[in-house]
Amino acid sequence: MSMFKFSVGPWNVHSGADTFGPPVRDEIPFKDKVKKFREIGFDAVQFHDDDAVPDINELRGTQIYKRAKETSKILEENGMKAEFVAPRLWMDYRTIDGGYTSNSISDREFALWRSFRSIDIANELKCDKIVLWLAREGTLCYESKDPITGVKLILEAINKMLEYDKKIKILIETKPNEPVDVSFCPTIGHAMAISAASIDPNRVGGLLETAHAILAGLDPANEIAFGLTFGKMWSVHLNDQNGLKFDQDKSFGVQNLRAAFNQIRLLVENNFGSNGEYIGLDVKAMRTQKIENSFQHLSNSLRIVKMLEEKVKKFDYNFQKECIKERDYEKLEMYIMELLMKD
Ligand code: GLO
Ligand code: MG
Repeated sequence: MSMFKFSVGPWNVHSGADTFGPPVRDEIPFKDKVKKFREIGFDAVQFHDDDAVPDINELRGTQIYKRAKETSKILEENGMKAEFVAPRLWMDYRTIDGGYTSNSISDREFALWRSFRSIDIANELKCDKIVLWLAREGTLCYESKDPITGVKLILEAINKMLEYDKKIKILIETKPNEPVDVSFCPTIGHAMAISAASIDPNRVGGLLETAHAILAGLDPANEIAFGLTFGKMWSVHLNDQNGLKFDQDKSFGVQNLRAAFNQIRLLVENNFGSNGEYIGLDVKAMRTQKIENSFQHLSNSLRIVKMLEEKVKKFDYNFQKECIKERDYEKLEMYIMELLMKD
């Protein structure tokens, strides 16, 4: 039995299209995905605004609420909750140059419109979290934007969301690059600074994704720990990444097992989830996977989390203390290797 609750997004089961090739699997309807997520052992679904309300740009007012209600019903029927809603700002022609930090005023207004609608949708889905993955908030051409204005525009947009809804919480999902070359908010430290400068620091926190920390050359557990220090690590996207290349979203733990163990150890030791937080698994199936096995990366990742929880239970804290006292870190390191490699 895991001590955690788990969440997943509909985008984590996808058709296999990548930058260099077309889809290789049929799209699975949303309600079938939700059913399967439940069967595998997930408790909640993560949403983009247009996952919950398809064609959102064409809809207004009550039409948006109506669609959101339909989505909410599918969740209820399957005994699932909604964890968060994230405005998918990176997919629109109006956000080519970024959303909140675009050089165009009307594009920035569109980004805010979508953010406010995301809050409306979150309320319909009975969740109080908005995730901002700031995908295009940065530059492709460094000289095209002023970096100080960039950070101020992100802060301004967050403040407007906090004003729009007095209960909503904003989670910044940090990432150093891709699709931009250079991001204005690459790490959890940056997210915490923006939180502190906002009009309501208690409602602005972070979401750390393993792969994004690795892309920033940082240790994922330490990034999570930084957010936890301030009580502001409100979700995680566990996955894995093989060094500095495109964002791979590999199954959790398959590349960096020891780092994965330390992420789970940190989450266990700090009772992550005790305020309703979920462990999100932002993993993608390999393109080579056949459709009938296109949920396997999710069940594998869940299993790996649970197996690592078992390892954490076996972790001998007295032995650790002894090694620290003797300052014999070689001994401690070997102990970890044995813990992970032996039954
Ligand atoms: C991409 C991100 C993406 C977000 C999701 C929620 O690199 O990890 O998957 O987590 O869109 O905002
Ligand atoms: Mg993510």
